[in-house]
Amino acid sequence: MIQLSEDHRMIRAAGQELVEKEITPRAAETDKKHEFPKGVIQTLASQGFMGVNIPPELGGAGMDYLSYALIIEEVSKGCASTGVIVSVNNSLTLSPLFTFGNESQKQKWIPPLAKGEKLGCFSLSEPGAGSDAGSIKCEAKREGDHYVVNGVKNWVTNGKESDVVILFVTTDPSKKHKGVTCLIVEKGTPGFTVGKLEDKLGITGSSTTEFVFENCKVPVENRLGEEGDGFKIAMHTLDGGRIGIAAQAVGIARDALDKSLKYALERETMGKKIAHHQGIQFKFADMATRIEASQALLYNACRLKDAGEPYTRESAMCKLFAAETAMWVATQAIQIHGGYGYTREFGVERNFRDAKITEIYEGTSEVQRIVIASHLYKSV
Ligand code: COS
Repeated sequence: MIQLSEDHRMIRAAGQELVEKEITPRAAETDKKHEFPKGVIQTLASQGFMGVNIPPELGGAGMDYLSYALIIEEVSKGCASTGVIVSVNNSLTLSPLFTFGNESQKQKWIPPLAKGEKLGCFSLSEPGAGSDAGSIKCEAKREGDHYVVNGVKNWVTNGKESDVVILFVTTDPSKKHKGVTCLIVEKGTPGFTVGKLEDKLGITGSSTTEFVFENCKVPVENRLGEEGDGFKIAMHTLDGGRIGIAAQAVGIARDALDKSLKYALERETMGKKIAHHQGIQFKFADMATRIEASQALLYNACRLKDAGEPYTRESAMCKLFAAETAMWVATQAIQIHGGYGYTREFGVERNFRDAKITEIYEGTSEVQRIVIASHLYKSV
């Protein structure tokens, strides 16, 4: 087991207790019905989990990033859909508001999001710009004291239910990534509509939508940072977000391992529990080792972030390794369950479907490798 302080062990235990009582029993139904877990989000908010790193004076729980990762890990172990909903509110919405917002923006936008009265989302990707985030086309033209936004965004997690959008636009397409600007947009602003709702493989309890902007007027006072700061705001935010997704991946992998252990210690073939067949023992040893290695990378990235040290490389490493581990562990879990694993009865097929997205969103595994390699080249 990876060593944690007494405080962090208590935070994990509190998360575990809440998840076992409130989240795990509803997870299969949330997945099957593709239903946003509204009541669960309210319960998590009452524990401060919707604004984990935000100081209490702004409505948050004032905890460190390692605590945040432990909470996301536990929540995702119970329900990966709930895990990403909480993660997007914390690390992709509140974090940029807190880091880059001016005082009046912080006072206005943060408390309702941190208390779970409102939900947030992060809108960077477009039909033609996912990994190549500097090529976004959604354009904002300044007209006096507001911007006029036109364009289409997609793959927005929490898109259907969110009240506040951290939106990335270009204010000067000729400047590529240096023309990207970040705006805070409220749901209900005229000219802003939620488009197609994606029908997904996994994390089906969370919504993923398209956003359409047609002559949508956004006040200049809603700009986060200066014009052209948007790309760096997005990258900085994703460094923290990727830690959240690594934690989600670890939670999914731990759930798949626990379910498989339980099954293998009950199921018998050839006169003994399958857990005592060497082929299965080898799988369990590798599953547990890869999960602990993921946690080691994850907690190290958190500790660097909490210490104010650079952590871009470590965030990419933990996301890459934890996501690929979750996918691999979930695949082994189905194999251990045999035919039962391929049905919905034991829940490991949900782990398998949920794990896949962790290799894609907030930067694909290929993007994480680009980030890691670029840091290696800089260090020579
Ligand atoms: N923090 C702050 N600034 C950063 C940064 C980071 N982590 N990473 C890069 N930057 C800055 C660089 O310093 C550079 O600044 P200058 O223009 O002043 O030199 C600028 O951003 C451009 O950096 P770079 O040249 O590395 O950018 P690329 O266009 O090559 O993009 C990748 C690099 C592919 C890594 C980036 O576009 C990326 O992460 N894409 C994936 C986006 C993503 O995760 N999408 C999912 C959205 S959420 S579902």
